[in-house]
Amino acid sequence: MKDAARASGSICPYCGVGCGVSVAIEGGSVSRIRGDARHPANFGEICAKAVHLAPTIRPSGRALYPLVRERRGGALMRKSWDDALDYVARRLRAIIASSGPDAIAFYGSGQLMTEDYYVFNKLVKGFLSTNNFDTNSRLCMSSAVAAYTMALGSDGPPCAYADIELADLFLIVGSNTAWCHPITSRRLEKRKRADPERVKIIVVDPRRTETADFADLHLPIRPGTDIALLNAMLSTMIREGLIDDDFIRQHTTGWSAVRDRVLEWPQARAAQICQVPEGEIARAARWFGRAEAAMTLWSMGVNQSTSGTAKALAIINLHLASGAIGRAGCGPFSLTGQPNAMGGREVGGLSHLLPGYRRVEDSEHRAQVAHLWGVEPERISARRGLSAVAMFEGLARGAVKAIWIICTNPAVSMPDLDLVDRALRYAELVVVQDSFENTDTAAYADVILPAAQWPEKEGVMTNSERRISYLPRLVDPPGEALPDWEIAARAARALGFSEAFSFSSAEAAFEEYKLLTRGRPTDISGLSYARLRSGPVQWPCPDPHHPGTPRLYSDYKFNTQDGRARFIAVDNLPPAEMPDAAFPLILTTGRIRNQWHTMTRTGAAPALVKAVPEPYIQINSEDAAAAGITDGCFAEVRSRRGLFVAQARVTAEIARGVCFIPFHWGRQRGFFKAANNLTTRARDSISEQPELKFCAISVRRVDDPAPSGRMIVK
Ligand SMILES: Nc1nc2c(c(=O)[nH]1)N[C@H]1C(S)=C(S)[C@@H](COP(=O)(O)OP(=O)(O)OC[C@H]3O[C@@H](n4cnc5c(=O)[nH]c(N)nc54)[C@H](O)[C@@H]3O)O[C@H]1N2
Ligand SMILES: Nc1nc2c(c(=O)[nH]1)N[C@H]1C(S)=C(S)[C@@H](COP(=O)(O)OP(=O)(O)OC[C@H]3O[C@@H](n4cnc5c(=O)[nH]c(N)nc54)[C@H](O)[C@@H]3O)O[C@H]1N2
Ligand code: SF4
Ligand SMILES: [Mo]
Repeated sequence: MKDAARASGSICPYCGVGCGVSVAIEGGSVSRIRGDARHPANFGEICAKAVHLAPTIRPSGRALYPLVRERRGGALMRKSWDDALDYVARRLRAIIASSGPDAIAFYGSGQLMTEDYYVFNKLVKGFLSTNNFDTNSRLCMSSAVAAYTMALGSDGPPCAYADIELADLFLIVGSNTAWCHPITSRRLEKRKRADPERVKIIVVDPRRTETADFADLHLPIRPGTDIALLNAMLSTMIREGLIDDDFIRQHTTGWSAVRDRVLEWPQARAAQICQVPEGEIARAARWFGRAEAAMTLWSMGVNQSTSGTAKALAIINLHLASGAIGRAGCGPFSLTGQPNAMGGREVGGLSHLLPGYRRVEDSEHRAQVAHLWGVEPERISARRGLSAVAMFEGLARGAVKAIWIICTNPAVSMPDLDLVDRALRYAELVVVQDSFENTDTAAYADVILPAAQWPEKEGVMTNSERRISYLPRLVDPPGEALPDWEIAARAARALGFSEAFSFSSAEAAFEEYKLLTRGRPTDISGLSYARLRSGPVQWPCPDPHHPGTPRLYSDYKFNTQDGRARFIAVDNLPPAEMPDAAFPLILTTGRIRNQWHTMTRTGAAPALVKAVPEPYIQINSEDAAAAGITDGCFAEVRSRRGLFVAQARVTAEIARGVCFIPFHWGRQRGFFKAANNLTTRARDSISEQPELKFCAISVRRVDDPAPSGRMIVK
């Protein structure tokens, strides 16, 4: 009999929309992906990245066996898991003995499953006594985390996707939803089509993106000036009586300071700074203020900024002032990038957090977690650990001596890649735990640990709307690759912590983590693998009969001590590195529709590579003319940190003075340098999120590149 395809439910492993998929398995491998019509994130729809998942799962280059290079300059040698992990344990113990626990660091990822995150976090913070466990979510979500926590008392996007069908105003700030959250975007477009007169969409983005194409109003602001715009919108709403005085009085604190601050931002002042017409700011403010249900969707154009936290606070201020939160169709909604960025936050996967939205600096929180982990409270350090970029600075300085990198490719995705290069060369020990052994980061590894990837392991992930889905293991990992949680547990046992890390399954790790959520905002006491197998649930879900929580704060009780939301006054500050005579243009960076980050997976799907095979720089026609650049010619792009060559796309679809480069291509793809050789590691002082969306550059035409920009520049 022919080997018939068997289909199982899971979720897509790419973006934070968290679409349900049905995965057909034939002959032990994935043959086809379809949308799951019952999953409430997508109701059957999926985007091209998911359609073309099959060819990305078993391409060449997979990490198959543990490899160890015992001597720098020597070859990587195949080892057994036990030998490789004993080697790592011995090296880590020696570094801790000579330099203390803060000399080691772990750098994880929002693409890990909750169980993976949990076991690593427990090992590092509970048993190795350092809080140096941070993740790429620091480059992604940390400004949103900080703003939610400051204004609402805890992290956690309050909205549900179902609110999209109930909203009549969408303010989309710094998010190219059409390319980066395609299914959410389709839902929005459908909402607009269903009631075109009433529903209004405003897009704030220096580029005319495909998202801007379906907007009623596109504000192509100068990058970094969002706060001027948002403050001016609120100031207009105050002057025109479009705020909700009752809500402000009953449910918030701090209004008068915000009112006074935003009144310093008349439209004319903002218009000049943002470089958009005054009348359009007024129009946006009136639409927002008069809407019955207003939603703001934001992502990296807001978060990846030295003012990222303040920008997100300015968004939340708009919602608190108009009472657009906790109600149907309302709320400040941070769209998460990675499939489990949310789960990472819940398990305390940032270096200042502990599981259940607890903080390392809070002695009561440390005591609660230590109790459950069966360690003395003093075992958990009271000091914030290093944030992502600071870890690499520490390595380059010699203060940090070992780094264990899990499920992320910082040699392409970190800002200021020369720093990353120095850091990884100076490090005494670099462990890379990845599904692929040919990444830019793996080139620096002393130890490569082969990880199972989707759908070779089971676990749970939380999407942007706090919805937890279960992902089953559907195929066997190749070679000796193991699930990430299991690598962490085996490493912990090699380090001598056998009892606390005796987990025999992902489910056992999930059950233990669950205990740490009881009574917390993220309470999932009511969930189990068995329940999740029959459908995803939005947290909090405190008991087995609880249906889950579509919308937070519907009782207007916020997670602050007095139960009120906090207004926080913010001002527009310039980005860290402004253009000048030597570097006259602004560089912003981001994504294209069909590639995922550093391309280790989507780069293996021919259908996804075809349309955009190489990096490019998008440049405004007038800037291009001034630099002698014509469409299709090669441009050399310089910043204070490096140089990059790409083909020019000359266009009027980007604001004058601004250029855009997608950051997907690294050196392993054959290119001279990556976009992040140009970017700055300046970061937000509260969230420590780096300013990946703004640095100063110069561009010039080059006439003699080798084909495809793979030129050798002296
Ligand atoms: N196809 C695809 N989808 C993805 C990903 C991917 O790699 N590929 N990655 C996922 C991840 S992890 C993330 S975090 C999300 C990111 O999703 P998005 O944030 O939507 O994507 P980006 O392209 O990084 O940036 C969004 C927009 O911010 C604009 N921008 C730049 N500076 C400013 C500014 O100062 N103000 C404003 N208002 N806008 C500005 C840029 O022009 C850009 O269009 O996408 C997720 N989805
Ligand atoms: N200039 C610029 N830089 C940026 C951004 C930007 O907008 N501009 N955005 C930033 C943002 S928001 C993000 S989220 C980051 C993303 O940056 P990265 O995290 O570096 O991106 P990925 O390519 O997704 O890296 C994931 C790695 O994990 C591996 N992998 C896949 N599945 C598994 C698994 O199950 N287990 C293990 N162990 N490994 C696995 C993949 O092969 C890959 O090497 O980039 C950041 N960098
Ligand atoms: S929208 Fe995101 S989660 Fe949904 S199919 Fe596309 S990449 Fe996957
Ligand atoms: Mo991200």
